[in-house]
Amino acid sequence: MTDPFAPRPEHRFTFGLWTVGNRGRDPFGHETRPALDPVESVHRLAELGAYGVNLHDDDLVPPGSSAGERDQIVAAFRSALDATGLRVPMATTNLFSDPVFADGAFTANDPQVRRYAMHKTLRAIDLGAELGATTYVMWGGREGVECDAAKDVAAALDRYAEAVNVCCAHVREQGLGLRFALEPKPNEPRGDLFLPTVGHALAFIDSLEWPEMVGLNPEFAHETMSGLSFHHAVAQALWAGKLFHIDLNAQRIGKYDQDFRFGSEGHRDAFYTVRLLESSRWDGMRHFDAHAYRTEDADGVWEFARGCMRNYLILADKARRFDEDPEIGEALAAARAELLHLPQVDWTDPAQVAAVRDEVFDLDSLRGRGHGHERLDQLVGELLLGVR
Ligand code: GLT
Ligand code: MN
Ligand code: MN
Repeated sequence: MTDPFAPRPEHRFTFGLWTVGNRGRDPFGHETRPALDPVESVHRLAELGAYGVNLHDDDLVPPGSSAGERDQIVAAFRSALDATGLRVPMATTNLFSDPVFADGAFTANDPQVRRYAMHKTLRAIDLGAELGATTYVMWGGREGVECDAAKDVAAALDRYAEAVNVCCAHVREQGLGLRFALEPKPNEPRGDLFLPTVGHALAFIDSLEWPEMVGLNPEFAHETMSGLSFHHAVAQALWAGKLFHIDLNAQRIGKYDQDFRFGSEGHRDAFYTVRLLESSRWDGMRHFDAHAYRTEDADGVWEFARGCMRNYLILADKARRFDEDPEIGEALAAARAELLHLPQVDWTDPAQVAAVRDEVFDLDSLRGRGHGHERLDQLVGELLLGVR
């Protein structure tokens, strides 16, 4: 029997080089796995059925490489892509590892550091474009502060916007055709990060010179760390036409940024996220920004990668069953779920606005009705637990 949950390139699954290449280091302990050659990652991901691989500038070309070394590394990587058919849909910049960024990159107080962060990003954008990337992620891992006295937040946001505008100007002038996706995160590694949630980032985009070039890359772990609903954040980004990319992983509320295998925690939020992406026919990449547990050896890394993709496909199958299940359909009707789609008032017509003001309501009958959410939620729970 063919495996119904076997990943294939048409599912558009992607991984970062830094995800499968994660070596299990944490703030308390050293690496538990050897370094992985990016060329090997390309071959293994292609064998597993992934569509693409994404990268930071430094993931592929180690900092300090000469121009000749860079070209050699990029050529070997490109040959692996050509041999396997794997694509590079997204690229990004490492603006967080080097101690030069200790006080921030685009929002560092030192103007020379800010210029260097822009310089590094413009060069990384060129590398991404050279490899065919169409989305450029910006995760401001060091854009934040611990000592609030040291940072004027409004000035930091001005400088952040300036840097994004510079990157947009470069893409326009060079005709690179990339779009930018801002990735919010509430904290870690800084005490507080700027653009901490999807909502903050959406508002920030309105202040940019070319807002149409900039959208979002929400991450499951990051919204969940704040106790927010990831699926609501994704829904609002979609509603605003700003879901340019997505980072799928797993996370428990209130913990450090866990970046676990997608679907391993938070099954309900993961289910509603997958259902949303599938039912809206969102055509972006299903990117996994996660890594294997520190307990794993090289084999465990590929089990982890397979698991992310299988869990997505299993949840997509549950989403189809949800839509076809007659009892769930009845429960949705009892909850009047469809009625939320009906607009009530044309506010451009003063007569309609006045009619609302003057209307008389039978509140007792409205108050007395149950909404049937217990039954509906139980049915969804049973579907997820595998007994429907
Ligand atoms: C880093 C971070 C992620 C970002 C990556 C892109 S790097 O792993 O934890 O959330 O998406 O810079
Ligand atoms: Mn994360
Ligand atoms: Mn991420």
